[in-house]
Amino acid sequence: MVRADRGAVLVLPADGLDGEHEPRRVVVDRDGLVAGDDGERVAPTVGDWLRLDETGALTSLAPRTTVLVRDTAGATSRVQALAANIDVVLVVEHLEPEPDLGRIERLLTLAWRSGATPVVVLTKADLVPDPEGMTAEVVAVALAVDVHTVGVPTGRGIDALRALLVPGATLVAVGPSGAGKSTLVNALAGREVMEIGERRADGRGRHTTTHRELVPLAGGAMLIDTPGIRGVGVVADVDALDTTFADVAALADACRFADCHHTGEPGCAIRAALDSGELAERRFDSWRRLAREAAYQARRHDARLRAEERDRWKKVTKEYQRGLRGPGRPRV
Ligand SMILES: Nc1nc2c(ncn2[C@@H]2O[C@H](COP(=O)(O)OP(=O)(O)OP(=O)(O)O)[C@@H](O)[C@H]2O)c(=O)[nH]1
Ligand SMILES: [Mg+2]
Ligand SMILES: [Zn+2]
Repeated sequence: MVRADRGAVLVLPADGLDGEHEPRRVVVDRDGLVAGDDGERVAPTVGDWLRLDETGALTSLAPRTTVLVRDTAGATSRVQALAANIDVVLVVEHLEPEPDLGRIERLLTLAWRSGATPVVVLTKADLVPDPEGMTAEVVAVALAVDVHTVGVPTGRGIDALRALLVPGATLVAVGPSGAGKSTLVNALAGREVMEIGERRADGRGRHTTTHRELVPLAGGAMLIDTPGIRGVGVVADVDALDTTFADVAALADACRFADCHHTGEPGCAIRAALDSGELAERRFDSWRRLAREAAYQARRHDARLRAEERDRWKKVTKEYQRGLRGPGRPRV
């Protein structure tokens, strides 16, 4: 699936992913859902493989290998699938204005959870005097993640990124508005596929891209562009948090008490690291905020599951009672 299009989806055939074919519009059921192989109906997203019957009508959704999800704001704990079947998540952040390390950590957590490999791309290197120094700061918080520094006008770093575009690979670019995601997509595609924001005096673009879209590249790779995200909710996942914050997780493991709150308990390895400067307060706060958010999200998710289960049983019980009373029930 290439993109959503009001009650329909735009799709390309598996053998038409060369950037030469026009996507076809296929109508989706009224509820916007498609049956997966497990019988559950889900909203298709960009990167999904959809099966059509011989008339070209939508029949089902193939299982996803990876999926990038975010928590949607609001009381109901719904998650939104931003992209499916991706191999690499490009966490795109600008060097001008200064990169937001907390946002990078948040997006890395999201990326790790997806099952795809995260890669950080720092843009606008041509606009700052010391891109190397700034990159080093990001490298220090992006553990075990490749960090690329690019400047599109100068072409810096583009070839290194191009190496990720192996045939059949799907990459998704996420990051704040104005970071240069669409600019990057165009640079890698070698043509103007996506519209690019005006450059304003404050260095921020307006919200230019308004939909998610998969762009097939000539070499056989696919690149998904997404609209800039303001705040993106992380979806509860302890493993993803522990991967993004492997340094903090290792320290927490070394605390004397397993349930240490790191608020002054004796033998707290995190406190010790904060005092010695080994762990930055900023990173600790960032970790704590995401951990709290993930725990909150998990509680809301559990509450929703319980509510759904209750509803299901109510329905089953009602149907059963109706069945007992109902006329003409076949006997076996
Ligand atoms: N100097 C310089 N400008 C860049 C670079 N990358 C992007 N820009 C500029 O930054 C502005 C925003 O770029 P976009 O590609 O539209 O940003 P985006 O991330 O797609 O933004 P949204 O679609 O709103 O999410 C444009 O004016 C680009 O020309 C870069 O590497 N160097
Ligand atoms: Mg854009
Ligand atoms: Zn502790």
